[in-house]
Amino acid sequence: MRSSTPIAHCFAALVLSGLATGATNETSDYPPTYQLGNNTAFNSEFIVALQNSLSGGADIGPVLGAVKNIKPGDFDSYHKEFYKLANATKAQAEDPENNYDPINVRDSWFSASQYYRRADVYIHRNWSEPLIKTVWDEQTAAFDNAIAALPIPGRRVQIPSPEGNLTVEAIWYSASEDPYAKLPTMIVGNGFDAAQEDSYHYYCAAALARGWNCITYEGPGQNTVRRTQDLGFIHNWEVVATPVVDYVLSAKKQVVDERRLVLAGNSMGGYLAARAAAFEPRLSAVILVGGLWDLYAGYTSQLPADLLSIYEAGNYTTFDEQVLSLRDVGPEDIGTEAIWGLDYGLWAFKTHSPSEFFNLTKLYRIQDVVHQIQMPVFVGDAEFENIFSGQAQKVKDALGEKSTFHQFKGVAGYHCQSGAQQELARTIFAWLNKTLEIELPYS
Ligand SMILES: *[C@@H]1O[C@H](CO)[C@@H](O)[C@H](O)[C@H]1NC(C)=O
Ligand SMILES: *[C@@H]1O[C@H](CO)[C@@H](O)[C@H](O)[C@H]1NC(C)=O
Ligand SMILES: *[C@@H]1O[C@H](CO)[C@@H](O)[C@H](O)[C@H]1NC(C)=O
Ligand SMILES: *[C@@H]1O[C@H](CO)[C@@H](O)[C@H](O)[C@H]1NC(C)=O
Ligand SMILES: *[C@@H]1O[C@H](CO)[C@@H](O)[C@H](O)[C@H]1NC(C)=O
Ligand SMILES: *[C@@H]1O[C@H](CO)[C@@H](O)[C@H](O)[C@H]1NC(C)=O
Ligand SMILES: *[C@@H]1O[C@H](CO)[C@@H](O)[C@H](O)[C@H]1NC(C)=O
Ligand SMILES: CC(=O)N[C@H]1CO[C@H](CO)[C@@H](O)[C@@H]1O
Repeated sequence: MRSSTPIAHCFAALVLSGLATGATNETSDYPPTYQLGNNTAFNSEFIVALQNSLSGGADIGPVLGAVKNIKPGDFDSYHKEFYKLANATKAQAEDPENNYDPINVRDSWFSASQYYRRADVYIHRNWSEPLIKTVWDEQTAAFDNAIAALPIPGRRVQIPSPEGNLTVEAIWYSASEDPYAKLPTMIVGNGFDAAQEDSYHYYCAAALARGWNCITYEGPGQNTVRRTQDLGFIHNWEVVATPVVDYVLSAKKQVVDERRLVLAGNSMGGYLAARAAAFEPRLSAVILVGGLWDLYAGYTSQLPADLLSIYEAGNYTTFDEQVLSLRDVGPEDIGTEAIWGLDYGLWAFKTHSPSEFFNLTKLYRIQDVVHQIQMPVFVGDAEFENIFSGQAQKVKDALGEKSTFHQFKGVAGYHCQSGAQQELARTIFAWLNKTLEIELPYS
């Protein structure tokens, strides 16, 4: 077992990153944080599990207890330990004595739900694996119990997209019970592998605490829609996000301040949100965590030169055979992140062919539409971003005066600010306050 890249993938878009040969940065004091074990990929997943505790979605000791029993690089042991923890936490949540107040109810169910999500991370190689459905059903049911116990219960909504021939899956969270409060509202989209339930913890909890309404949504390729509608990722994300804006400005018209309507995109959602914003002038501002320019460039920069040249020579059959046989060898050869990225990426893009996967990523280019973006954009960057290194700067340059560039550094310098969610939220809301001149009393 070997960890071949230095960068945490957080809940991120890092496909095949373990195939990288020269990504290690030996020159700086890297990594800037203490590592949980010697497997970089697992370490970043552990940080994801821990950081949910900021908003009631985890408890530290129980996570570290699971971590203690997980064999580095062993997908099965990772899955089993988090499944076990999730089941145990679910049992606590179901104990009638636990449920004497709504805080107990939501903390226990938020935590159980999050642990089920972690149990799902490494089980996507075999699409017929029944756990892909059963574990996810558990996370969904647990999450629904949790949001029903919020001070103002969250609500799942299905939003039809006639143009996309699909149904967008969303969850609406109100910041106020006042039916006429016109409040700022954040629409949050996740990326490659995170779920909208994760987005509650990373963005909506912080938004609600500051008096913002929040809505999360998922489209093709993302957890719910991939499972229930059998749809892989699409690049024309406006067919997913615009129906959400329609919904917010119609069904929630009375409670939404249309001058303060913000779209946020996390990880690969940094591409998806920017793409959608190019077609959506009704947005007041956009938040990219981080800025993504070109998915194909990002992912292929992680391929060893010899493999990339086979692909670029159009030798697709050989390329697929070589990549899949590297997969068969397991993490010893190409690293945990590569194995995960391949398994998860093929599932999410709904293809069994690595070359088709790379073909598809060529469509995800922000340069084609960036000139159409009309509103202020917060372009986040991470000092230790390796997959999309330099791309946020390109987004910033293309947007010119419309953008505010912010590079998160040091301990906040991982992809998506993994492990520094509080600093991320503080930075974003401070920027929004300045940019949108919000005069509301914060609740
Ligand atoms: C290594 O990290 C340092 C400090 O962040 C940075 O200045 C330098 O450019 C990085 N080098 C490479 C090769 O990425
Ligand atoms: C990683 O740690 C495990 C024990 O937790 C050990 O068995 C393994 O040899 C270590 N691997 C490397 C590459 O150091
Ligand atoms: C978790 O609970 C499910 C359903 O009861 C069960 O099938 C599964 O084996 C349990 N997993 C672990 C690791 O205990
Ligand atoms: C995939 O999972 C299904 C259902 O458990 C099983 O029947 C099948 O043999 C598995 N395929 C492989 C290649 O392991
Ligand atoms: C729309 O989606 C349905 C179900 O996924 C599919 O059967 C149908 O062919 C699609 N229609 C078009 C016009 O793409
Ligand atoms: C494809 O790659 C294989 C292995 O590198 C090589 O033997 C073969 O000649 C290549 N085919 C073409 C058409 O380039
Ligand atoms: C990838 O794209 C190339 C060029 O368009 C095409 O020839 C090839 O068939 C595609 N591969 C797959 C698996 O779709
Ligand atoms: C905390 C903070 O920066 N609040 C500011 C939000 O925006 C209003 C209006 O511009 C300012 O008055 C607040 O000071």
